[in-house]
Amino acid sequence: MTAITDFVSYEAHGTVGVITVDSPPVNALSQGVRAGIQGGIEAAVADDSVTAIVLACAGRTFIAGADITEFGKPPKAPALNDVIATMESATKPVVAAIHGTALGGGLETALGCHYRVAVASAKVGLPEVKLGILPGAGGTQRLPRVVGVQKALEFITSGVHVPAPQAFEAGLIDELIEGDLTEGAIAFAKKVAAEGRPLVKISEQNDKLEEAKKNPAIFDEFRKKNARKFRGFEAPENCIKAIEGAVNLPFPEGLKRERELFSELLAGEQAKAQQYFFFSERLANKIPDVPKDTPLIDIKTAGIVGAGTMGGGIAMNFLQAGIPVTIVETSQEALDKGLSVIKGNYSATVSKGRLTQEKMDKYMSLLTGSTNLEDLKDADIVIEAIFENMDVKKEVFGKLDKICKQGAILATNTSTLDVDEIGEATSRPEYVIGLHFFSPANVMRLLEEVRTKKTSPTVMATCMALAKKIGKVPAMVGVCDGFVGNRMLAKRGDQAAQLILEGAKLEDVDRVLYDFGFPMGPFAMSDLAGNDVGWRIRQGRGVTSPVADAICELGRFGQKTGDGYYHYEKGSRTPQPDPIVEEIIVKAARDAGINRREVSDEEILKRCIYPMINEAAKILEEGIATRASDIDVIWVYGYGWPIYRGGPMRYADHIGLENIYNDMLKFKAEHGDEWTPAPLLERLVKEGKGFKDL
Ligand code: TC6
Repeated sequence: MTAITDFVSYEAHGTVGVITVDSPPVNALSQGVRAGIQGGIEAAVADDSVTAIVLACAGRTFIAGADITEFGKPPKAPALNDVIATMESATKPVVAAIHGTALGGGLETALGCHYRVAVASAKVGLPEVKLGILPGAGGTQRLPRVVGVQKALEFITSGVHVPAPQAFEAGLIDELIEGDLTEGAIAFAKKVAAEGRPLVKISEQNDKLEEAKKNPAIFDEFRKKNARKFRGFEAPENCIKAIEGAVNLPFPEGLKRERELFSELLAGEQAKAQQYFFFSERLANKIPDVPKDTPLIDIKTAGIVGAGTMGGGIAMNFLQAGIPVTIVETSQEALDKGLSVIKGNYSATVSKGRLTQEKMDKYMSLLTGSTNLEDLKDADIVIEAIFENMDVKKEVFGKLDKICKQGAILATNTSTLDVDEIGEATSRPEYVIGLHFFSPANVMRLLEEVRTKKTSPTVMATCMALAKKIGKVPAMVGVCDGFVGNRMLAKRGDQAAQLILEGAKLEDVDRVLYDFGFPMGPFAMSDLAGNDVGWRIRQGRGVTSPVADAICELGRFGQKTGDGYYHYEKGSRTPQPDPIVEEIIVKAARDAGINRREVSDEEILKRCIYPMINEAAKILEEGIATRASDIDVIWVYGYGWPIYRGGPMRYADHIGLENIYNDMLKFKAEHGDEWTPAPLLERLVKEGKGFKDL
């Protein structure tokens, strides 16, 4: 075996030269990998003993893409495009052997090979769009030449990871290999050489472009169909333009067009924010005081207390991960209702064609209903998902403590209550943790994990790993009212309520936040979630909110009652401004002695966003969140903060903490002490730093 670089080696296996990339963790295309592949191809072409070449990877995956940590740094030769050109023009057949994931630059490398083989468990894709960029090493030019323009548009603008069997169907993979991949790839390469099959250069294949050449409207139709999905994002449009280039320009010109569009994106703020977010999401997994090698509890079975909307949604995550669930309710009637909702949700997904009946049956076979808490005695984790009442929760945890086996984790899904206090209701507070799922719990990706003063490292590490297993993105936070997400949300809600009293139209407040990139504004969101939820919480806390209370007193609970802040026609989810609500607002303002005025969009945005950032600064200072980037993960995955703005902390750094600070002081002079900048914000401004420097 010859080492070409530190990360790539070359070895002849009989008549086949095998180039192996070995650069953990994911064989990303760093300079050493690129140079190694280039050198490996040159060595194999020069090696007279071989007639074909295999490009394979060691470790858990084929090349997972460009090395994202190199973005923004001065480029180092060889460029990936040049490496791919060397491969494509090699005089011996080059076969990519794919396992794990061939993503981004990894798939582009494979597309530069003459053939591709893969194991069935492999996945391929061009997910650059998720990093705010586009496939910049020929992916937008070669993929449509293999799978056709329509499919290429879908793959590239969604960044989907396509399972190998599906990629095989689409012509992207030439053969699926059973058994050992390298051996299979070597056998395939020998066959190609022996049969004298052509050296397929995808860059020269133009047949699949014909359909789009005849029907150029395909691009605008695609834009129109996906307008909602692409709203606010810059990368999808450039992806589409690059694919248009593949159709309309000769290959070398198309490559140039791709490069221009790539560079434009790479220099932009969205790409920087999305790449920052990629690493933030992975960083959130790491808890500084929990060592990497902390032993984990093996979670083989789960128990859930409460079969309401949250309990049922939480259960679905476990079922889909193959973990059996016992769900407990207080009455048979409530249990039956809860079970039928879960079944109904799956049935609806089956009828939409997004789930097979077979899978649904498998999930349902893992679900057991019970009205007896004793049935949770063997569960490895129990998640309580009953209504928000401390006394009742403490009673349940006291019982669970007696029933559940030693070593079982006892979790609460509370979104407001003190998890330390809940833990103290048991004899094992170190096994108690908050697992705050977001509604709908089977859909929303965020899992806010709440550590108490006593939660053990094993329990924390287990719950972080468990989150990944059940498809969630976790962030560990400490105990405080509302934890991180809802505590910040409350500040936005206060300002939204105040702004409409001062004269802003509620549809304007919603529009400004929608245009900022949120899926909906605060009033439309409240109508969707149910206005009665907040009303009950306010009543429990003895606080009032004049407009929100008046709306609830009229039974206007939102979409479910047909009226809320807006009016909804029967069967419609489209909010329509309602004069009755305007009257309520005007009266409430009069009662409060407020002189109403025009409020600009700029003021609406600042007054909704800045108090959240200020609250986040307090949260950081109190140590409730470990890092600023964890807060960004919470807001993107839990509240629909536009990922292309990176999250509230990243956004704050982008517009400048000093600007925020100065505006806060201005608002303080107008509206009072609630606008006092947090000490951390003030300190960072004085030191000329940002949240990124913490
Ligand atoms: C591209 O190719 C553009 C081409 C244009 C060329 C001109 N670079 O996610 P995990 C690290 S753009 C650097 O926990 P998994 C990651 O940070 C790229 N580092 O593992 C983590 O580090 P840590 C297109 C990377 O098994 C570790 O690897 N490709 C990269 O859950 C493990 O990662 C993509 O967008 C990278 N490209 O999932 C693919 N990728 O341990 C991005 C990962 O220090 N990657 N790391 O925290 C993924 O989607 C996933 O990592 C995965 C593995 C599916 C490959």
